[in-house]
Amino acid sequence: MKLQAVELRRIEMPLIAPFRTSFGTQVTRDVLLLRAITEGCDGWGECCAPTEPLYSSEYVDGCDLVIRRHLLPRLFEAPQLDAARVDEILSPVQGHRMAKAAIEMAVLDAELRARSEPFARHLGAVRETVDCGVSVGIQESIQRLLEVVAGYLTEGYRRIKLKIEPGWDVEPVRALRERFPDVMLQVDANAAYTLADARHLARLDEFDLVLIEQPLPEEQLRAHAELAAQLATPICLDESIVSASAAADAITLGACSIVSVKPSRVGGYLEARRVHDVCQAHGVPVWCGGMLETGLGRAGNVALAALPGFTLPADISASDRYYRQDITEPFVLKDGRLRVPAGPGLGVTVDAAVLREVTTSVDLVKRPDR
Ligand code: OSB
Ligand code: MG
Repeated sequence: MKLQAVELRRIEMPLIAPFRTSFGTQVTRDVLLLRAITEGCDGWGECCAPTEPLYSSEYVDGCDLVIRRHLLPRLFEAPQLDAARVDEILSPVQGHRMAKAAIEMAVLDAELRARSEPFARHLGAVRETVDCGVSVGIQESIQRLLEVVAGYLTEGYRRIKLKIEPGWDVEPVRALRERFPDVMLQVDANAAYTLADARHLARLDEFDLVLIEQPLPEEQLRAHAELAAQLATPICLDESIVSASAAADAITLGACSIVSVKPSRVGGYLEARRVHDVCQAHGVPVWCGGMLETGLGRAGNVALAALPGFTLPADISASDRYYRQDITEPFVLKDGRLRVPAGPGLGVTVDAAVLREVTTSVDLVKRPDR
């Protein structure tokens, strides 16, 4: 495959409701979309990096710059390109995994569309639908939280994840557990605690949570292992798992017993599959995390979540949980599940009119002549 040009497009996607986490409140997503233009089919990539570097070190303007200045020049130099080689071609550039993930996704989509192969089949999916959960932001009151969660459960979501932070943890979890005794419930701290909070976090043990996600900072694997020894609730890592090798280390150290897989965080869908493989080899359950993706990223994530090791419900919700108008055909929840797209590549189509409406800038970067 020969890459002719890459379109970089920024779109503004207002969220249905502000999404509050321990690191800040997101009201809208400023998304960088890539379109890989080849001699065959075009392919789409979505960069999941948020506006500010608060979840991890990456942010959308930084991704935009590193893609233009350091990543695309290396891709254009490759005479023959295929998705499986993108990681190696970009490997001289350290880190910047969300930027690399967006590129690999676009190239992979172009390649799979050209040979009429769905993402799901390429990745090794074994299911036609995936179980969906919903990630619930920090609310203004417990009363409001109960209403919001009741609404999601009525829609059919199979698991609730509650964002927590110091001051919003034991009481909201207790209220949810009392009101919904049988619901699958888990919490996500986005690194808001320290190891000194171990006794406090152990108070969550009585609520039969599926897991506690990323209680401590990204680099604190040893501290997570010490915390795990003091909690009955299983620890799941998100931010810390930046690669398959990081997953192997975390598991071996006893830092986690469950892993959240986010393709963007680990540098792409192909590394995400390797994270799945490593975890499966260790008997560690995985589930697919989310970054409030549009229909493009959601399509890829649903395909990934259909792999055999994804045994827990995903942070993949229907389009209408995030956006009034998605840029692809909407993903609709049915019986608490989303259907895995079966068409070529990502298997979804971008709506040109909607895309035009939400676009804030477009730029075409062409392969240099020589
Ligand atoms: O920590 O899982 C997280 C969204 C943005 C950044 C980090 C996280 C999240 C979510 C949302 O929890 C999950 C979703 O896309 O529904
Ligand atoms: Mg998380």
